[in-house]
Amino acid sequence: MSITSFRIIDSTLREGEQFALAHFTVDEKLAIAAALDRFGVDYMELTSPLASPQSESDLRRLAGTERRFRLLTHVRCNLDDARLAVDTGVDGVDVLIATSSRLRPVSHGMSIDEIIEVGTAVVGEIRGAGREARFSTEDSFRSDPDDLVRIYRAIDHAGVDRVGLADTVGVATPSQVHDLVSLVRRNVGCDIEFHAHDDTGCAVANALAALEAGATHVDTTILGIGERNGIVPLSAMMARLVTVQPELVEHYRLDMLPELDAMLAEMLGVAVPFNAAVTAPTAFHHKAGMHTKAVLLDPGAYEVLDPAQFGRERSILAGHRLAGRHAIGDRASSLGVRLDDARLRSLTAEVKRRGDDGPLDVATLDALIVSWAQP
Ligand code: HCA
Ligand code: CU
Repeated sequence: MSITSFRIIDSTLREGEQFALAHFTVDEKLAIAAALDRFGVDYMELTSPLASPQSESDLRRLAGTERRFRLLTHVRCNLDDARLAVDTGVDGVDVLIATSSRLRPVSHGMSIDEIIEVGTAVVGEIRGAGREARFSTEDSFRSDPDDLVRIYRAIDHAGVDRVGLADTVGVATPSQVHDLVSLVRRNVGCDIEFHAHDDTGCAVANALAALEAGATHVDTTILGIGERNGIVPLSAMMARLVTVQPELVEHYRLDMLPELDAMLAEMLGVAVPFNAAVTAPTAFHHKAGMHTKAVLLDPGAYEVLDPAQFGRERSILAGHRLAGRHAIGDRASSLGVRLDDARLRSLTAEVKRRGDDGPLDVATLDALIVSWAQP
């Protein structure tokens, strides 16, 4: 099924604050929000105002700031939390409540009927205040699907804007996500949000499966930060959708992804992960001779993403023992050095010999190429 609607709920300032190394100052929060606003995220979700006094004042401050995205906060499913959330001036309130038999006893001890009762009241309170209401079931994939359907139908009936499914522990597989979201899609008329943790490396794949089954909103964070090893990284989600249905994401400032990831990495004191989609330092580097030969002829031979669309540049690595003569010839041409085929082959053999001792840096490779120039 093709995806008909897609909205980003960026949770860098809620789920992301739950990353072990995160502690954002108010200035950092404002900088993250301003950058994501320029990028074009549809929503930002901020930590509950009940978390700490500073959390509440930062939320109120952001609520009073001019922005294009809609501002949400995230609270437990009870009337006091919902009322304070509404009072901060947010556009919408995301409420969550644990529904799995594993979490219910350690979280709140309520029965499914009690969850429906309190959920209905909380959604009514938020909608009554003229704000957007989202109701999500924590640990959806270890919850009984019959319980979920019963809850979501009642909450949909109560006038919720969105129900949310959360793979809180990152245990779901893409086909399980597809099945459960399809089931929910058949049972509610409201929008559906999906929140995927990455404990087993399936967060992005699961988010795509959710969208394909009819979900309309996906939670992301910059770099994927969150509890434990995090959730869906914004960059990877964009890369995923660009290859599947580009029209869903082309209106976002995709060229800003490298600066967003770099900004957050610096705030956290970490590096952008070496294997991050799009923004890894080497994401558009080509190395082995077979690859570089083809990429020089047709970049699409080994690239499904155009680096320029993401503000990146392609890089052909030639100073190493896996180099091929096409990469070395290309480097020579860019230096204005002309080599006939025999000379290029002997230079390539020399690069490989030297490359056995370790990669040649650019200056060393260039000097070697120049020294090999035809007399
Ligand atoms: C949490 C839980 C949550 C909520 C997701 C949601 C999860 O850490 O508070 O509200 O949809 O993963 O279940 O992040
Ligand atoms: Cu989460």
